[in-house]
Order: sequence, then C-alpha cells, then structure tokens
Amino acid sequence: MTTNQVSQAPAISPLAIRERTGSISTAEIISVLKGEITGVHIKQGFSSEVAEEITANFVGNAGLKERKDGVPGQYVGASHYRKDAVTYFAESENASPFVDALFHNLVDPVRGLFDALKRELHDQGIDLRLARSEHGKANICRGLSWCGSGTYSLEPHDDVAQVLCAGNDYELSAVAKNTVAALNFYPSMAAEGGNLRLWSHKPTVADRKSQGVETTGYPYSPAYLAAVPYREFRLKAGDIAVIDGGFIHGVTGQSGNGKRRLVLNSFFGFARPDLVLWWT
Ligand SMILES: O=C(O)CCC(=O)C(=O)O
Ligand SMILES: [Fe+2]
Repeated sequence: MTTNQVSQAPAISPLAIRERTGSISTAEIISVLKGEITGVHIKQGFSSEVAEEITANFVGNAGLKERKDGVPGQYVGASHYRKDAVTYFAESENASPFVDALFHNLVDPVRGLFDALKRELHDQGIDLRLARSEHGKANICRGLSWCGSGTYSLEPHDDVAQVLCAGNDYELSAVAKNTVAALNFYPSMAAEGGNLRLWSHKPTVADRKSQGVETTGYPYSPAYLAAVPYREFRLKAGDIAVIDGGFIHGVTGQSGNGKRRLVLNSFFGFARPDLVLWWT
C-alpha cells in the first residue's frame, strides 16, 4: 500500500453508545450535544398508541410528498438539505399546518422533548429555539419514510456537510463547527431491517472532498466504509434515537409486513455557547 492510500483510509473514532428501555433524559441529550457520547437509543420511549396515530396521520396527510432531491423517500414537512435559507424557511411555513396535522389532537412527544430540553438548558443560561429568518421559522420536525430499495433504505451519509454548506444567510450554519445532533422518533417500523447503522468515522472536509460529497455528505460508498467498524440500533416502533450526526450513518434495507418505516426527524446544536438552534 502506498503512503497516499494510507493517508486516505478513514480515521476510526470510537463510538460511545447508550441503549436502554424507558424514557429519554435531557441529560443524555445534552451529552450528545456536547460531544461526550455518540448516541442514545431509547427502546419504547413513547407510547404505541401515539405512534400508531402519528403513522395514520402521516399516511393520510394532505401535505405528503415524494422527495425529488435525489434521496428516495416520502415526507411531510421541510428539509434544509440543498436549499438556501429563503427557500427552506418559505417551505417550512407552508408545511407547518401539515406538520401540526401529524399530531392532530395528540400530546406531541417531539414538542414534549423540545420543551423539557428548553427548560433544562434555560436553567444553565442557554436559550433553545427554532431556527428562523425574516422569511419564517423552522418546524419542530419532519416526517420521513425512506424507500431506497438496495442494501440501504437511506444511504450512508453525515448530517454536517449540509449545515457547513448551508450558506451565510442561515443562522444555523454556525452550528457546523459544533455537534450537529439528530433526534429521531420512530412511530412505525417494517417487520425486518430499517436499522440505524452508525459507523466509527466522523469525516472531515478533506474526507468529504476525497469522496465527492463535499456539499451533501451523501452518499458514502461501500468501498470507503468497508474497513470501518459499525454498530446498529435495532429499532422498533416507539423507539427514540439521538445521535451525533457528524458520524456516518444510514438506514438498512427493510422488508416484511407491508408496514412502512416512519421517522420524525429534527436537528439541533450549539450556534453560540448560550444558544442552541433547532431545525429540520
Ligand atoms: O431514519 C433514520 O433512522 C435516520 C434519518 C437520518 O439520518 C436523516 O434524516 O438524516
Ligand atoms: Fe442523517
């Protein structure tokens, strides 16, 4: 092997993962935010009745759309991925009633977590709020049903490139130098697969350039990841995951009972030592 090849092998960063059954704690979320741990998987983190109702509200949602940005899936809500701030915040405002409709007359578990985290951070002198601009504000989450049909239903990627390259008109681009945390609620899962796979590698800008994914962080090739160890969250409906989105992650292929896999996803991170922003 030449020196050149050695220098391009992905650097291994150890994963620190907590997995348990119960309710998620704000302390664990803050540990991910601060980069102290890589991820938390909470089994049965919210009620199956609420999970079923959210799933029905997604399937029957008047704002349900097909993604047309090269990532196969259906969604309700807005994604900042590959969009300038004007477009993203306008789409967020337009989608807001449809995101509300996911929760209809339920007590919204995502809002519950946001409010609890906001109280906890407030006690530490830190503000938590939705990202915003003169064109509107972000939604609390987006609903996504991945439908890639190969080894992965969502290809391996990182969530930082899209933030790093968001542009100066986004207040959230300041978060890219800190941990970009991703929060996932899983209201519905297919019978088999659909696991969240997390690789022991946190790509740098140079790594992304070498892989041709500098601005998107998506998708990393099987060859690049071949020698990188990984862990998998074996997800069930009602589970919650919080991960450091800087580590490469993806969703394994799924099959089974015809049930669709649904995730409610949000991103958040420190824009300043006294400000955490939240967006989708
Ligand atoms: O669906 C999942 O489990 C992961 C979602 C994800 O990684 C993303 O939306 O960036
Ligand atoms: Fe992601």
